[in-house]
Amino acid sequence: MSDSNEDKSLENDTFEKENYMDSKKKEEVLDLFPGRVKEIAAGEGCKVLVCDNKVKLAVSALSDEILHFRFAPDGHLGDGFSYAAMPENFPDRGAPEMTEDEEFVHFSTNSLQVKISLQGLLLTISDSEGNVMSEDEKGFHWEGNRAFGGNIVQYSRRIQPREHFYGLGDKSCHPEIRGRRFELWGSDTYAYGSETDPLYKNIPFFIGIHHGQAYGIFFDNTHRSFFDFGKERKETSSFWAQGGLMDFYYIHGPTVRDVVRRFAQLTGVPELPPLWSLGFHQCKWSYKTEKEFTDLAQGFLDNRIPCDALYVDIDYMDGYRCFTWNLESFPKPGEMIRKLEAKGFKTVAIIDPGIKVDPGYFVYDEGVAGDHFCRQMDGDIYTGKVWPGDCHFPDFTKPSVRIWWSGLFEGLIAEDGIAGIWNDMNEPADFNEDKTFPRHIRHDYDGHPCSHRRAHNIYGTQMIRATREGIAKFNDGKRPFAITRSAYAGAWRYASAWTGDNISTWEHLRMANIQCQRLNLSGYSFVGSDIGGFLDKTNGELFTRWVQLGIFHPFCRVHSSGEHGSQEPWSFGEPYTSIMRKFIELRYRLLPYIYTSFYQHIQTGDPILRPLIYLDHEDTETFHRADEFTLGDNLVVCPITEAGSEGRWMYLTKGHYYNYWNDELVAGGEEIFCQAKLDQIPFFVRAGALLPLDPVRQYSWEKVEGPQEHHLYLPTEECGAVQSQIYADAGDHYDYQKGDFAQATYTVRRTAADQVEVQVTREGTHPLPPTRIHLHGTNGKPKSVTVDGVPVAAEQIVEAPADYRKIEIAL
Ligand code: MIG
Repeated sequence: MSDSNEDKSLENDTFEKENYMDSKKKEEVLDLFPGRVKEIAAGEGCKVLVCDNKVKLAVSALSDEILHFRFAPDGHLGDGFSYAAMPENFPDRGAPEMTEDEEFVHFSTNSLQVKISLQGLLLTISDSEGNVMSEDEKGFHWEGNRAFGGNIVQYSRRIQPREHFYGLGDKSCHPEIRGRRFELWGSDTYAYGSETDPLYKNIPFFIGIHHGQAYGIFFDNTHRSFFDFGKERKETSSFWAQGGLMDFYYIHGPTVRDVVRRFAQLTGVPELPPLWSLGFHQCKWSYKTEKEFTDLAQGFLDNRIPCDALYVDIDYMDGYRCFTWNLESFPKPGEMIRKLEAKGFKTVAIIDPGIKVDPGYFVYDEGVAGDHFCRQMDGDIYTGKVWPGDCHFPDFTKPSVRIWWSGLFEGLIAEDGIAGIWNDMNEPADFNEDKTFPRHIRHDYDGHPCSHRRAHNIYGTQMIRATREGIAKFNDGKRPFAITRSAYAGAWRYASAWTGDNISTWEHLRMANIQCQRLNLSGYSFVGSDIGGFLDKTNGELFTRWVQLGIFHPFCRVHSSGEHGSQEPWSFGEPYTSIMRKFIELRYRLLPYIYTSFYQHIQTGDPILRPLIYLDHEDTETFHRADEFTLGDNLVVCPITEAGSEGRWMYLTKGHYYNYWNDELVAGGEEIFCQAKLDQIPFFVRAGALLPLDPVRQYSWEKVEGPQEHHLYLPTEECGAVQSQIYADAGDHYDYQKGDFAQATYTVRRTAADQVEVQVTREGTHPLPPTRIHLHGTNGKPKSVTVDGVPVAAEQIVEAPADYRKIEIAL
């Protein structure tokens, strides 16, 4: 692990348990434990176990599978406020009925049985058949620490036999995390590596799998926190935080999918984004002038490479003052942006939290007048240093500040026509030794005044939340698009995210794949990396391989630090330009599928990217696989992650798949070698799937003639009934909420050895494009094909009406 965030200054009092344990005498480290339960009281929607040494435990059941435990060392349970958890999504939540014997309190739901020891409040959580899922070791305990001046709340559980761990949001190491320790303390980790920890995001959610069953823990505490999966003690898994309550949710499976879906129910999902935000995006730090920026757009048109969005980085501002333009470099921003939009390019602008100390600058003046900036302990406004020099920072944890902030977007959004906002530096980053605010900085925390200790990990999320509200206010009823670097659990409700300042190396391409999968498993689907790498110079091959992966990531943006020349898809000449064009075009061909996968994520909580462990955790082969994943229900991808490689070994989970490039049918459940010269990536379609492909467009909302292709990959007999969905709507605005959408479910099955049938159910009123059905896997011409009972010419490609209901194919 990196030591970049170790305690350096006593003033900041950055206490890290590990260092403390090493440096202090043992007797000063006090492990304090709950005493004996003396009373079970009724709380609001919960039962409260009260111990003879003041410790309280509040227990509620949100559903049969989600249990909420809140331990208060000093008996103060607080009002239960959380920025992340959405108990309102569980109308049947409530206090469990409890019984008591001499040693334990017992309660159960339809899925779980829980035992709590009267002495020490140790929990054992089992499924309804009595299989132990989670078993406390020390359970809840805490340190009333003098040097730290507060409670460090801790929790230790036994690692179960052959238990594996996953999750924790944005970590760059291998996906399976047993034997490791992590920290959550949002950090500006420029040029991070595979062992750097913490990174920018703080997602205190992990998954354990043992005995073929999965469960999750969401530790809803925004203080600096730590997670140990058997690093300190081999058979013990612990998590702790430097303050607050021991407040966690146990989320039952039994499958990984169940756990992830339930976590989404608990912490929310995004709204449908505008379709253009799922297109290809191009960014650099920075395209510095109007000329450079409009030349960039022309580059996409000249090279016929589709693109939806171009980004302006901090240099568009006047001296890094947020909400201003450098009018020398961009003399008429509104005009420029509207002209670009007429050609299909949306413009996204960066906004940082640091507001330059500069009397006369309207944001500074308003911020001071409105008391919007974070203050120090004794009341002075805090001044930190970032790009503009001395800065004040809005307290985004204060509702009135969020309202003020959202109003600031009128100029950029309503007047200039900026289409989306990118929030950077919101960990928050500060150019001091400790890289962030001092711990004593005050925050409102939505009416729960506290210091930066508690607000740090949520700061970025509240900033992007306010930013999103600002875009929405001035966006003419269009869907807002925002992107954030820092995040706590629940940030996905407001914005997409990227993985920060990576490096142009093959290792970072591998890490980008792992990070995006892990984020998806941890609740954050709409994510991507800086394609091609942010730092250092990329090369044609690496960039091409990264684009090939990046087009399958929900957020698809090329970004680079700009120090090493240009990193546009045509910057490396042939053969790279043509190959990158082919893959960016494939992204646009796949948009109806990607958009549908996003819709499904919102409907079900299923992530858009799914690691193998998610697909089949009963197959032990999936436990240590890092590279292969599915996008949505039916596409399997495995990136090429080495220079000079023309293929790779990879694993497909059980089932049957078609190689997208040559229609070869392969069986899963074993390793295969997949060829992939520079112009291919290992890419498979599930047998039985119906894959919609749009005509190539220059940008997502370009009107083009031509049918939507429905590629039907015939199932084998073992496949059973395979379902595919297509969701479509206008791609922006909210008319879909009033019925202006189209949703179709295609059920494909082999009804006999030589007979395949597709049945379609449809909903919604949105007009559909004409369709053309492409058959894959017929082994020559089919004998006959009927569409809605009408025979059509038996070919590989057949015409069908937009709203067809049934296809029958005789082979
Ligand atoms: O300290 O705005 O991660 O994407 O280009 C560097 C300049 C500040 C860091 C972001 C990066 C962005 C850069 N920013």
